[in-house]
Amino acid sequence: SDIETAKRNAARAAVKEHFDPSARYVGIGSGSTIVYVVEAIQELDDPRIANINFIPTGYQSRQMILRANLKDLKFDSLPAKPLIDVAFDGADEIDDSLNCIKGGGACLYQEKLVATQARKFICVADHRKLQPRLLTFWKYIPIEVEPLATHTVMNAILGLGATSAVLREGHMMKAGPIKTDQDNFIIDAYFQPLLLPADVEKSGSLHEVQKGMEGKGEGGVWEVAELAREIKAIEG
Ligand code: DER
Repeated sequence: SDIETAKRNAARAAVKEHFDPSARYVGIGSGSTIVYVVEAIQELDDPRIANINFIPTGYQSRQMILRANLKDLKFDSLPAKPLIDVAFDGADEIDDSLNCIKGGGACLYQEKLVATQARKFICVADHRKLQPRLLTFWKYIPIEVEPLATHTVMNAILGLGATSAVLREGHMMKAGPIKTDQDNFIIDAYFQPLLLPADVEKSGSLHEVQKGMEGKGEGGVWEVAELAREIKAIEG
């Protein structure tokens, strides 16, 4: 399909531009686009690749690395220094400032771990993902939560004005909530499309914008960085 072709082209371009066969540590993300990144690395057919440690971001990522006969290294086996040379990963949506929504594949915890320890984070995505403001194409923000804290976090998210907060279920694939690779739950938090700094500047302040939206049943309106800070505070 043209989406799969777009994913493959993005992956090949990312590997061509940012993959160095003499690297020592390379992070491999999760999802369907990253499959083409591993494929493009294999296609290089460069003997130096055998010496690279590939750091997975979950079970799917590790299976991909092993199936490609690449060397995998668990995140907690990384020496304190040096950092991961480059981490390749997908995203659910990206804005012009490269803010990303991640977690569609419920792998966001290890993806974030690897990304924080990488010198360079390369987000590989087809054209659908790049949007002027987040929550346009992708409709919710995945949040990983300890099962015990589910209702507390759900209430806190709704307190931020989310239009809804849904515990991610397995549906046909599994009765009841899905578990992440860390044995946690995922809450999918739905918000209105996020504001851009320009929206806030025009209205004077985020508070003015929110006041303006109150009572319109629009749910919470947030600027990206503000909402990220609020969610980080909830995640603790
Ligand atoms: O969970 C994530 O953030 C993944 O990177 C994922 O959502 C991207 O998935 P895709 O490449 O299949 O769109």
